[in-house]
Amino acid sequence: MGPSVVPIPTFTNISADYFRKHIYPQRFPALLRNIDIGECSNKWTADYLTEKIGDSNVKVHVSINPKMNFTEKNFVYKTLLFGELLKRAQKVKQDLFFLSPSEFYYLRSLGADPRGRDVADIKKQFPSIAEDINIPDFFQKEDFFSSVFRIGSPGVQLWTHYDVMDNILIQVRGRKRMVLYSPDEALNMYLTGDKSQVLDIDDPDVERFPKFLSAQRHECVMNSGDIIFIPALWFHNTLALEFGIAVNIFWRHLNYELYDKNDPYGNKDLIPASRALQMAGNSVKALSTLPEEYKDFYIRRIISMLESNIKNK
Ligand SMILES: O=C(O)CCC(=O)C(=O)O
Repeated sequence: MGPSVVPIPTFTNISADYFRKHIYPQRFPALLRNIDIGECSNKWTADYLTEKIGDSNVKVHVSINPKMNFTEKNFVYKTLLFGELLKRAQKVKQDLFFLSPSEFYYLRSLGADPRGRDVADIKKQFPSIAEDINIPDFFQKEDFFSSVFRIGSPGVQLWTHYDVMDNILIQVRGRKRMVLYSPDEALNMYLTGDKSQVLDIDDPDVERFPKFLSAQRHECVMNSGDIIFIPALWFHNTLALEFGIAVNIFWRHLNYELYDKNDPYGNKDLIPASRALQMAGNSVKALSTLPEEYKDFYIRRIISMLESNIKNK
């Protein structure tokens, strides 16, 4: 058994000013209730969205397993009309399907040219509905990076990952369970890049991932209209308890020069961090000509050198 679950603190009816002064500087997740998120709360029914943007093409993740796993790619990307996605994601059995009648759908909206520098921005990709959502004044307008539609079937669980930017997730419709882990847990997350290899966080493979059991879990359930603040580097795993429509907003809170310019998703490591990770990889490569016991010994020495620099041990 790991440590008990810590509830994510809830703040109700707070102003943007209160957020900026008292919540944001803590660098700790917060569930925010009763914030004015605009007319989307009432307007964004499947019928309304279908009428407004139903004819737009969107690229969605489709999987027969609701636990979507980026590392093992247990999903395929398919292009659907937005209206068709809404129709299918609300049902558990499909008449028209790609893989199976009981497949699951997940949309993370993209920019017009996701391979380039174009980032997701609902104002640009979905202008006819963008005014319906009120993005609270939690950050300076010029720091805005992207706004991303997140639409999913009930039961869809998104792999645990971190982002390098601060983020609010506005859950417009549908309940969603959020599980977060502090950046201090990085050694317990079994990371491949920005993603944890521990797919089943509720029943982890303890033989493969023994240290995951010591990771402190922070949890809350979002209801329609709730916002969660996810500080940069906090690991997060989402589970849709119902069909959901959400928008998340990333913004840059550090010097812009630190962010990778070719990062449409906002999740590439900061430039100095990415360089450091590459050097660490190179130092392991540099040991490859040594006998196993030497290689092992010097990797431990490198770890001990690095470990002495960790702030929150
Ligand atoms: O809501 C989701 O499904 C995922 C949200 C997420 O990953 C994010 O806000 O960074």
